[in-house]
Amino acid sequence: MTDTPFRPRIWLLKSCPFCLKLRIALSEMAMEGRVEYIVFEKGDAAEADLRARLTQAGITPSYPAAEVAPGEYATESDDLIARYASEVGVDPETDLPLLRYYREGVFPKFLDMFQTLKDMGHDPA
Ligand SMILES: N[C@@H](CCC(=O)N[C@@H](CS)C(=O)NCC(=O)O)C(=O)O
Repeated sequence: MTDTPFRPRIWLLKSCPFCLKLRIALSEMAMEGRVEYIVFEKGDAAEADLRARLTQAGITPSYPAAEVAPGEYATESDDLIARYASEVGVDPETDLPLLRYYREGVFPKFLDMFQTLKDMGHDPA
């Protein structure tokens, strides 16, 4: 009998700039085949399932989120990037040019746009 290695599950809200940041980093770290992505939209069954899992684990729901070990969940995009960067032996500050390009370019614009939409009373995600 062979043990199937654990494959982290990563939940990504389609319209979430933090989720895109994590996916860019994982892709640049060539992690795509080593994790399972669950891409969801606000209000769908995958979001309800994730919220239940996080709440059960005592974690305030926030996206992105990951099952980092069987039954163990984590959120916070930068923490997740740091975790997997450490696993593959790269420094996310210096070794991931695409991540840096996103972080220094589009990402802060997205955050400005999100804030503007919130100030206008809309749900940006
Ligand atoms: N500091 C967090 C921020 C993540 C965040 O604010 N994500 C938004 C989606 S873009 C969220 O979880 N919103 C809560 C919700 O939509 O219920 C991170 O970097 O992961």
